[in-house]
Amino acid sequence: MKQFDSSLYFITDSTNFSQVEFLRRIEEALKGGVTLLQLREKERTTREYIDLAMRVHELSQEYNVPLIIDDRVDVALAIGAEGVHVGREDMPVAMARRLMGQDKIVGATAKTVEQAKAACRDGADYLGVGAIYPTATKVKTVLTSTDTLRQICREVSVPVNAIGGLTKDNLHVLKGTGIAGICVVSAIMKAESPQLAAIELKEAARLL
Ligand code: TZP
Ligand code: MG
Repeated sequence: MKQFDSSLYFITDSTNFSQVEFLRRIEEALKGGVTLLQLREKERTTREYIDLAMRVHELSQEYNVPLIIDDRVDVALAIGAEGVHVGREDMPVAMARRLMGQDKIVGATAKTVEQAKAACRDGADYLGVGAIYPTATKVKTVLTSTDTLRQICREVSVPVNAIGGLTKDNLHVLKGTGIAGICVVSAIMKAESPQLAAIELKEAARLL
C-alpha cells in the first residue's frame, strides 16, 4: 500500500475531546473527503495510543484513507497502519524506513532544503514543510518561508505538503509553490462542522 493522495492531509489532535466526539469528528472529516489521515497523540501511554489507533484505523479503512501514525513506528506496525510520520526529534528517517519496510508510507518533516534532500535520500515518501503560519496547535516548530517551500518542491521528487496555521482563507500564499497538498489540524479538528471544513479546504487547495 504505497500509493497515496496527500492533497488534503488531516492531522488529528484529541485534546479536549471525548473519545466519542473525537471519533465522530474524524468520521465527518473522512466523509468530507480528507485524503490522508494522521493520528498525532502526545500525551498518551503506549496502550492508550494503540487502543485509539485501532479505532481510528477501523474508521479510516471504511473510507479507504491511509492512516499514518505520528512518531511511533512501534504503534504503526502493531496496528497495521499504512505509515508513520517522523519529525525532527523522532526516529531518523532511515531507521523508520528499515523498520517499516518498503511497502509502508514513511513521511518526514523538513524545514530546509538540506533536510528535505536528506530525508528523501533516507527513504521518505513525502515531506511536511512548515510552519507556514504561526499555529495554535501544540508543536515545537519555527516558521518556514514560502520561498524555502518553493525551493524544496523544486529540489525533491516526493510529494511536499505545506503545514502550519493553514485555513481555507489563507492558502493563497501557497500558489505556485509546487506543493502536492496541505496538512491541517485545527482547521478541521476545531471546525463547527469538520465535514464542511474538509469540503471547503479541499476546494480551496484544488484552486492553488
Ligand atoms: N508541524 C508544523 S506546524 C504543525 C505541525 C504538526 C501543527 C499544525 O497545526 P494547525 O492547527 O493546522 O496550525
Ligand atoms: Mg513528531
